[in-house]
Amino acid sequence: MKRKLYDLAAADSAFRFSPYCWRIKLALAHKNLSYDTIPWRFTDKDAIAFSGQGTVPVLVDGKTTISDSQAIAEYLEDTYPNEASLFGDPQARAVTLFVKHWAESTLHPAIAKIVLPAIFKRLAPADQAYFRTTREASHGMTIEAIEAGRAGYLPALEAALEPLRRTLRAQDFIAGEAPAYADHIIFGALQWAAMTTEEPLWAEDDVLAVWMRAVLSAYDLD
Ligand SMILES: N[C@@H](CCC(=O)N[C@@H](CS)C(=O)NCC(=O)O)C(=O)O
Repeated sequence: MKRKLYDLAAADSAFRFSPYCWRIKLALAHKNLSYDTIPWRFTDKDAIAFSGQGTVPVLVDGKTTISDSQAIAEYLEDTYPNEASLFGDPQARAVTLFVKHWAESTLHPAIAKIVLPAIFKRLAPADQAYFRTTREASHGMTIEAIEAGRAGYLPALEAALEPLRRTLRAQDFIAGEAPAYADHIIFGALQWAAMTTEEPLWAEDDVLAVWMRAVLSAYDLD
């Protein structure tokens, strides 16, 4: 039975923009594992109820169901030890945990305010209502108010990206000479931003864009 990955989709079911799902698509490519994606929308909670929670990614691998991107990455590492390691040695694995938490606590919030209004416009109607309610509650303002403040959020994103740019000026990948799960985590965040923003957030020759193309190319995804 082919592996199945439930992957967040917009109204256009081919538009897949979730940062957490991108992590896992790259991790599966890194482990050389084939899979089919199942487009999933925010309000399709019933479709993933079997996983015991309500977010994607959800991976179904034979009889095993795993949710949460970190748990999926660890499952893939433990279940497929003969394929290339996602984390490297124990020290690298520990440092990758810092990358995850930096991405989720600093990078994702800096991106979210900038792209949230554009994401809203791309969602299926039922998802738009859900997204408005949940995101307006978490940000404490309307989507329109978030959109009106866009220019004011750009300096915080630039500041958040600075350690990443410095790293990628010194080495090809976050994990060193080749991409690994630390790269997958940050790629997911930047792919989410690049796919959904209405105005480019960096130039084609920016070190970030060069690195993103190199990550895709490493897995023949370009
Ligand atoms: N901690 C989870 C977070 C996953 C997550 O938040 N996924 C979003 C899509 S990017 C989601 O499914 N949200 C559902 C919702 O907001 O109801 C992970 O790392 O997998």
